[in-house]
Amino acid sequence: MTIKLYGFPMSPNARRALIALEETGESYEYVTVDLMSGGQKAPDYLALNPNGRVPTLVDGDLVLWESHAILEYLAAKHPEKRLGGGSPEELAHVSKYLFLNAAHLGPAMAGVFAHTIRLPEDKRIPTIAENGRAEATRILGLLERALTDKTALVGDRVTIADIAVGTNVALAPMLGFDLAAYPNVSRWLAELKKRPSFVKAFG
Ligand SMILES: N[C@@H](CCC(=O)N[C@@H](CS)C(=O)NCC(=O)O)C(=O)O
Repeated sequence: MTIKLYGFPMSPNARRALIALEETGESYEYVTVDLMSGGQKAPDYLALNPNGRVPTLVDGDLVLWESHAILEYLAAKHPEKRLGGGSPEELAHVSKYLFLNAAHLGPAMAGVFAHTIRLPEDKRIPTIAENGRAEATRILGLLERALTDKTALVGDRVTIADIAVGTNVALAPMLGFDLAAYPNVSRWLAELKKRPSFVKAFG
């Protein structure tokens, strides 16, 4: 049975699942959940994902939501692609970046996006945007240092850590961050964006 990925083209969370699928070479069907018209809260979709968000992956009997869990599943399903860590230490470092992204960078950038672009002006709370910007700036700084003399966040090849963090960092310029201030991050992101999987997700 063909894998189904439920997502929305502009969603960084759905994009990272799509990129991981592309990297595995799996064939899959992309099902658009229209976030603009509330498709994520439709009963059929909530039956798959009670959290009412994208993405959701359906692979046979497995129904999986939370983008970072989807990344870990796809990496584990395709060990030959070496998208996860190659040793217990690498696995732990990959996991560290997934948590950093899910708990800190993602919510910070989502706060900036919601309170400068997405919400109607009368619903925007400037403090949320400011706090998100400060948090994302701090994390960009730590990524800059982590990527000194390195081509990937963990080891020397692209893993789901780069896919996870890269899909958020790619949105930074749109949110007003100047990535020129982070040359290592810029170099790393430029290489990621050349990969066919990223071209497909952002194209
Ligand atoms: N932690 C979740 C976040 C998912 C998420 O927030 N997705 C957004 C799109 S980027 C969404 O579906 N928003 C719709 C809503 O909040 O109603 C993940 O990584 O999958």
